[in-house]
Amino acid sequence: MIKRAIKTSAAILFAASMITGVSAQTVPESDDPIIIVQNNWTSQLVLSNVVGKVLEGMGYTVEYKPSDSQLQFTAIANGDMHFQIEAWEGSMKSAYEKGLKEGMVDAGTHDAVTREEWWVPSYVAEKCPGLPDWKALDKCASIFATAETKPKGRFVGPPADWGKNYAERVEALKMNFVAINVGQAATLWAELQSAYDRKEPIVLFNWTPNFIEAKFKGMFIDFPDPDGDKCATDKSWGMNPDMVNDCGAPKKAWLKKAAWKGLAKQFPAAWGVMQKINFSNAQIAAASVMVDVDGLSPEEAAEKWISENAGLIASWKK
Ligand code: TMO
Repeated sequence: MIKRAIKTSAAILFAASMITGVSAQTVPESDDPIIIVQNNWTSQLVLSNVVGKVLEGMGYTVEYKPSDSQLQFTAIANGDMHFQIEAWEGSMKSAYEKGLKEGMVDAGTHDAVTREEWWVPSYVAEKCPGLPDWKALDKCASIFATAETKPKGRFVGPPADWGKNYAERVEALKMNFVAINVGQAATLWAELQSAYDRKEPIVLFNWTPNFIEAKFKGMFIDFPDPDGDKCATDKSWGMNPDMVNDCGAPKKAWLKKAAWKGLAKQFPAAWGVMQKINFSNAQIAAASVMVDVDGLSPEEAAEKWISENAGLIASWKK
């Protein structure tokens, strides 16, 4: 009944547009699913659900597909997936740019300024003078040693699909560390919590915006600036003349959206919303706090986030 009523009003709208000459397409323009990419960190899971729920509220059919954060851009270029809400410069720049060459569309840059980097809790600075400079960290490497890495220090690295091979950086900068990757983000936070409780030295991969700043005091390690693409592509650049990756990630990095090029034609109103979505650091951090501090599921957090940001969401639809 409701479907029929909607169809009828669509017919009236269509007739009206014929008379006025204004073309008014009804939303949804297609019942095919819009496929939203999901990755394996919290803010992305919450905010991809926010986008999906908003589009469902407009009448669209939404599906979610998990994807590797490096391979996703080729899948979006091919139309196997349609929209990614959080593409991070620090870990995904080259994969993102490859996707653009393959036909993926840049759906805009968020206001949020991001950073993905090695990070230590504040109490580590007392045991290791000169932080956050990376050379000072390297001098203290032995305090981060574990049975597995001694006499070198352990760097608790990210899941492999986040695309950064820190073993390469350690080698290029000739650091006294071994990068040990975790399998999932939850392991990073479990390692941090257990070290934090005992005030034991730890250096791990972290990023901002994230829930960490609401719960733990600490600092990112300052490595040499990557100087655009130079560090990643030019061996002769930087302090190691024989290797790329002798640098850190950018300190003020972008956060972008990515889309399948067919969205504009098949789902124009949804595409309009996707282009307008623009998150700040505070909005992204709040999304991850709801899950990692308050214990909601990503779906529950998305509902809450939507109810707390009703005005903002209305502005996306204008
Ligand atoms: C891609 N990430 C935000 C987890 O560093």
